Amino acid sequence: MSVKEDVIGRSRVEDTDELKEFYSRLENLNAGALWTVANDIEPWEPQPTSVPVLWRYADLRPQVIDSASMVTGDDAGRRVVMLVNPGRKELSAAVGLLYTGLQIMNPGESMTAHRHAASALRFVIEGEGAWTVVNGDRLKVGPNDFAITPRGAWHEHGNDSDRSQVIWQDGLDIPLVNTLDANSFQVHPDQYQTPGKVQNSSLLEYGAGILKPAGADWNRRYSPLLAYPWERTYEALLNQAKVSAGSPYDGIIMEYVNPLTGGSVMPTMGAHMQLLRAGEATRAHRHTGSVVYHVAKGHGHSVINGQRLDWHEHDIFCVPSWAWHEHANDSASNDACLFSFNDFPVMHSLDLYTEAAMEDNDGHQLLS
Ligand code: GTQ
Repeated sequence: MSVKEDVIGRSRVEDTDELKEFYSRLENLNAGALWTVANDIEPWEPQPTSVPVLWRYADLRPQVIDSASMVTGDDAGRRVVMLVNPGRKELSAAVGLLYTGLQIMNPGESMTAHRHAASALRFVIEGEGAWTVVNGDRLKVGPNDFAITPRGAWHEHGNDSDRSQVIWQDGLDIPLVNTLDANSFQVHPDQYQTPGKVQNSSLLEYGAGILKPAGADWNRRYSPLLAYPWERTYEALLNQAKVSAGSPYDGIIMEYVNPLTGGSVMPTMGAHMQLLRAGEATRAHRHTGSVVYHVAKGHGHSVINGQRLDWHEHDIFCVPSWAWHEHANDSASNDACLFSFNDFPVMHSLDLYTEAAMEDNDGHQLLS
């Protein structure tokens, strides 16, 4: 039952015995009275059930390592410890309609190929042997590299190191696609793909940055570039810092893009890397759209709806839609980098993206 608000135009109907009897008559007819829920389903402002969460890598890594000896990759399908927002358990979401998890692969291990309507992305945390075959392109990825697995793409993962385990972060739009009743899953008929001879071919073809193949013919809604190396990403941020003051809310921030269009890497999820200069503290803002952050480098803190979260390398945290947030690099001498992925492309394509800056208190939140 809705919270009653004494405002004309909002629901303020009190229950009576007569109305209660009416409501149960409607319920028996699979119907209901709008005014019993109106204030809930038409809130003044977005009311996410997601809460800000910090997942410490120091807490999670031992669990992920344990999982590697407790279940086989073949039995699990993918061996992943997923990060679950207390307000989104029923959707297995980390925040809003975004899923994230930590996947581990033992030395020499490979997973079988599958595909799904949900889109996926990877951010590599540790290990030297990580690879993934996406639509026949074998991608070799290392720490802090970013890779995408667009909707419908066959993919299989593995670790060709003979000694180190691989741990990477998966990000998927599973909760979104399930909410839209649009998910589906297939296992590969041959269990494994036959990759092309040239490794990281999408990077060779589309990764030049200042040039694109003349006449490139690409009509998909996702990027033809599948892997985005860390060295070039970090260099781009350092170069950007030489010529730009950056964003008051995010410091030096750049988006991973489809190099042919400049648009987001996939139609449902976008991704950024941002650099907070030594000692930098940003101002607070909020926007529609949910974000999952991964601390790629350094240490600092973020304040999210008045709650301070202190983060270190490889910690993961989330910012729910419409939550106030600001970030700070707590080192006086080293920069900090935050990788993040989001559902902004969905918000933009549905014309639901909106943003506001905090004006009070010099643009900073008061701690709650
Ligand atoms: O590798 O495609 O963490 O399908 C969850 C679901 C990873 C994957 C996850 C998936 C995948």
